[in-house]
Amino acid sequence: MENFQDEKQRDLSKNKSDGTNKFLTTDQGLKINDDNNTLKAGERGPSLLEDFILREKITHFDHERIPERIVHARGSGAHGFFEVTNPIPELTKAGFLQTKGLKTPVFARISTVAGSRGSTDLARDVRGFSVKFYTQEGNYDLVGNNMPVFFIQDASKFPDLVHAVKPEPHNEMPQAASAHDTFWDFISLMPESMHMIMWIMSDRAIPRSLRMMEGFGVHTFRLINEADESVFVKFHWKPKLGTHAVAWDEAQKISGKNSDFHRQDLWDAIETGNFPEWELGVQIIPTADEHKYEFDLLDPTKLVPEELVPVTIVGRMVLNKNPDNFFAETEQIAFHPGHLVPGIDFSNDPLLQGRLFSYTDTQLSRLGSPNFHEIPINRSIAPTHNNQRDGHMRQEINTGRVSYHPNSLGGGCPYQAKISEGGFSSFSERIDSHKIRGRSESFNDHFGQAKLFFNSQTDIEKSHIVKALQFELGKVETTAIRVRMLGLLAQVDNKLAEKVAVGLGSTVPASPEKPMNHGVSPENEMGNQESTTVKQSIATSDALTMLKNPTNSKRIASRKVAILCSAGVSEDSVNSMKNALLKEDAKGFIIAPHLGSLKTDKDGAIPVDFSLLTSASVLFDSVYIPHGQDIKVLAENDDVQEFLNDAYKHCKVIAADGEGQKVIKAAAFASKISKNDKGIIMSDIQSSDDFTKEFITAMGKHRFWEREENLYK
Ligand code: HDE
Repeated sequence: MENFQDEKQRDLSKNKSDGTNKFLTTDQGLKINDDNNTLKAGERGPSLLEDFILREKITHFDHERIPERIVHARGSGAHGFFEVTNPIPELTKAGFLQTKGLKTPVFARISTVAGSRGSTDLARDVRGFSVKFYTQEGNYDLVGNNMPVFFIQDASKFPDLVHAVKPEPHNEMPQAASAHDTFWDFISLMPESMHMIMWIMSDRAIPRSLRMMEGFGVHTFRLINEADESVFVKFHWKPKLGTHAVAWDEAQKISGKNSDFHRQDLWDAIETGNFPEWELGVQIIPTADEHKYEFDLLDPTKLVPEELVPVTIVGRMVLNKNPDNFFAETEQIAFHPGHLVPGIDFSNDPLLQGRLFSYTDTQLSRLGSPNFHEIPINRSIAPTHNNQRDGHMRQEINTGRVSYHPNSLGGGCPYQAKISEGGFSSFSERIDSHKIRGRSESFNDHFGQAKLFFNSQTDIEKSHIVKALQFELGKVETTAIRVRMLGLLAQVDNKLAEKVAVGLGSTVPASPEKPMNHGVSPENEMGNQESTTVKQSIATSDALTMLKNPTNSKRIASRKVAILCSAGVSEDSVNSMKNALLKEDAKGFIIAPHLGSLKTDKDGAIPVDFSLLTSASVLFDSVYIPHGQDIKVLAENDDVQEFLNDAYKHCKVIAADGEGQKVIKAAAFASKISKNDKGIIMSDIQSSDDFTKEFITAMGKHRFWEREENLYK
């Protein structure tokens, strides 16, 4: 079968440049003899304006920065491929979904939303999940998020939402955080955001890894087949490693210890051959079922529960190559939900419709020219010919006299493609209606799915939502905003609101202030509709919880274990753990009071990966303390104690064998360890298979959240 997997790499290679064994030159190709000194009038004299080499170097440097994305400024990207595993030609004529085994090159960019380019990876935030498919029919962009719904229903509110969540305009604080007055002021006046608020206050907003997140197309789209028949579709990405999160306290500490934590994790995973992988799934809704559900398919604050419409897997995406140059690839890539291929089309979702304008527009200010499609990472591998011409930084040299259509001088070329020749045609949906600036009443249910989401969570997850809300609203200074939020939360779940209120030292208002639906002022009759709560046809959905999600993986591939060691450490213990981990594609790292190497019990030496100073428990998935002769050094070390306390607090697996157990026993939490806590593993027998097996099984559970205090009851 023809395979296009490497076609984008071949295309990119035309622009790659490597200076190895080459002369240093100016941009004009002139060899440079001295790159260390400016041209001066005498050794101690002033520099000369004629120094064109200096001028070129400094001028280029002065202009190196481009505006960062207004949202999703911080992101990490990688190359890979999409492979069809279950073709769906009966539903879509999209070429890249037709043939089993067909591989299409992709570039994926995963981002936070609110923070600027240099902000921390671990902000409580939505993650963008954008994939550019370089198909034979042109670029197809699936520009989604790691949550299946959005804050608002109409594009006109997007600038308001973003202004509210970004650092406040008077003092540019706080960075990459929603925990401040303007965000919650806006939200407290926008009941339609309540479903998304449940998601963003859940642990989905603090993923363990970008490789352990689901992705969603969010909006309803259309698929169209050869016979011009259409179905509605929702897109899903399901991660092979399952969906996992860190603890909120941990997230904040990671932000200090390594604010590139997610970026590094993605990079390292690809460098070490642990290629991130997701399955692409579709939920198909026949056109006849458009009005079958209690929610409107066009409303982006609603999801289609998997229990009502199951997800069918159609393919898989593997990310297997890091970019060569961050700016050229991850930064200059330009996504657009309007980059379509035949066989896929939009729905009338009013948020999606607004996005279709925004993405080209924003590239014009960010990348500076309508020719951004010529930038190598954006270039289609399908040939492009049209009558667009000129503009800043045009690369293509269009030959001939003709730049218009129709023409006779150019023989009518480039000519239009018939639909049978792959020409794109929009789905011919019949529209017959009045022009209205307003919203459909079917968009008025703002609490039904917020309740569904909350009720689907396990008690552990509910307690994390409570704590997240206590944290976020606790940072809000204006009491009226907090109280208004409690009023809204009570409409999702009374107990939830009451629990949040306890943390705020507040009470849930008896008759909550009813914000106008869509935050619209009362004089607008069209928009002045009341929020409602529609009873859902299912009470709970396991697909919505992370802890009960049926696709959650117990694999520990690429997980990191901190092995805390001191001199005299048992070689057998260390080696048996390291080898057992390697068999699972996980890795143990030696951490000791100092760098260099440690003398072992067999007079050998093991190299130290990190000192206690350069590492922290929050950067690892679990901790192991092997048997050793000089264990007192660790038991009495404050950094070790802090390491273990954090690991315990963040509900990680902690294990020790032989003398190593003494370090756990010396920890402040030792007296609190419950007999039922399967995440604390101690063994008198050193380096036994049973011990390493138990450790690996426990790690597969990811976290022992039951350890936390004040669980939701
Ligand atoms: Fe975006 N969004 N968005 N968005 N969005 C951008 O485009 C916008 C929305 C999403 O990695 C911008 O190139 C409007 C929903 C991702 O480069 C901008 C509205 C979803 C990315 C823009 C939305 C997204 C963006 C900024 C409401 C999930 C990062 C830079 C009508 C389905 C893409 C850029 C990347 C980026 C506008 C809502 C996802 C300004 C107006 C809903 C993943 O054009």
